[in-house]
Amino acid sequence: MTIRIPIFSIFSFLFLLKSSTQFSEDTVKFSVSEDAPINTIIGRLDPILGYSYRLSRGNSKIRFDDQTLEFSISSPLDRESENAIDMLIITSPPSIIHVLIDILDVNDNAPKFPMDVQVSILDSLLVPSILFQKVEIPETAPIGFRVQISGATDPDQAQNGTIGKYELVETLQNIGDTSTPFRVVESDGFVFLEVTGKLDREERELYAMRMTATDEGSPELSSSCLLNIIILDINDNPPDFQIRSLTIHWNGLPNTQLFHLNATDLDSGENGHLTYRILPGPHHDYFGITDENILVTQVSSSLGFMSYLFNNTKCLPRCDVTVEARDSGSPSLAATLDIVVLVEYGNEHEPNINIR
Ligand SMILES: *[C@@H]1O[C@H](CO)[C@@H](O)[C@H](O)[C@H]1NC(C)=O
Ligand SMILES: *[C@@H]1O[C@H](CO)[C@@H](O)[C@H](O)[C@H]1NC(C)=O
Ligand SMILES: *[C@@H]1O[C@H](CO)[C@@H](O)[C@H](O)[C@H]1NC(C)=O
Ligand SMILES: [Ca+2]
Ligand SMILES: [Ca+2]
Ligand SMILES: [Ca+2]
Ligand SMILES: [Ca+2]
Repeated sequence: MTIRIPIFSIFSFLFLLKSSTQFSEDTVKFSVSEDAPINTIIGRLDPILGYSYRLSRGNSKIRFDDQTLEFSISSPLDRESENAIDMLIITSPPSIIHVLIDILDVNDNAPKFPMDVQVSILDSLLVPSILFQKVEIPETAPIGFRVQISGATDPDQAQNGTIGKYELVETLQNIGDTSTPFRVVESDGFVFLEVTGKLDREERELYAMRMTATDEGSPELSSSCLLNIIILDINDNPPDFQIRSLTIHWNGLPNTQLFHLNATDLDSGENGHLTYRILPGPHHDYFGITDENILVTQVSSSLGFMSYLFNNTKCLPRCDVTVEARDSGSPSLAATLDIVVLVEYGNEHEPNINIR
């Protein structure tokens, strides 16, 4: 006859001995969504018979019930300000339980444009609290040209905090003009406005756009700011006389106003500011240009000039003079006008102009 002691009992005995006499340190992990309502139970410790539990290091947002051993939410959570909570429970008989609570993200932040962008008085009156950015691009900027702009940021996690797309929509929609020559691109964490079509300040100098940033959360969230794109002038238009040459019949009287020089230039500012001069030529000495841009004959005495004309066979019966209009751009552009002055002395009428 043999006495059999169940092996199980021996192990149970050893286990109880160990657990009731030895100090232990454990970690328990819970997780809870940041939008979980107040009083939501996050988790519960497994009680050990004969033990009592006490909170040693707590957190103002989490309640620990030392009777039920439940952790619950006592005030709203926000992963963006605290993404994990660490608490410490001490038991009697003594052992330590670390409690780690992971706060899980929800997509509760829309993308946000930085506050340091300018707010235009006009726009803030029209659309309160909307952010405003001003971008300047030269009209000769080629396709692919990029200017850095302020993008949006989103503090949520992973896809919830990733700006998936930027869209541009015109705020002043032109009828029949649905596409704008711009797009927004992201590169190496920077955001750029990229030129995708031909620009021409002389055709259009302002694009008023709304830029919308959308995150990749689900559901996605978006926000927008105003983007005013100002096309800067480049000196890309020469002066234009509208005509190439001109014939003027002149009666030979002195200090006669022959022609009002009136070229145009589509550019703005200095790029369109014109000055006129007479180009060197066989007869340029006989003519001048007044401060009012009027081509005049240069001599003070009718007889003196007439005798000069008679003495100079080249200038009778016609004088050739070329006038140049030049803008003040850099570099400047110019156009010329060829003028033939036919001398018809004895004709007492006003100058007679034929345009070709
Ligand atoms: C993003 O937010 C949604 C709820 O809005 C959530 O279900 C999802 O887990 C979050 N994603 C990440 C990576 O946290
Ligand atoms: C200048 O020319 C334009 C057209 O070419 C004309 O409309 C305008 O009246 C002219 N001005 C003067 C001062 O001659
Ligand atoms: C024109 O020629 C005459 C003589 O042929 C001369 O006396 C006169 O000074 C000349 N006039 C001018 C303006 O050169
Ligand atoms: Ca977000
Ligand atoms: Ca969040
Ligand atoms: Ca010009
Ligand atoms: Ca221009």
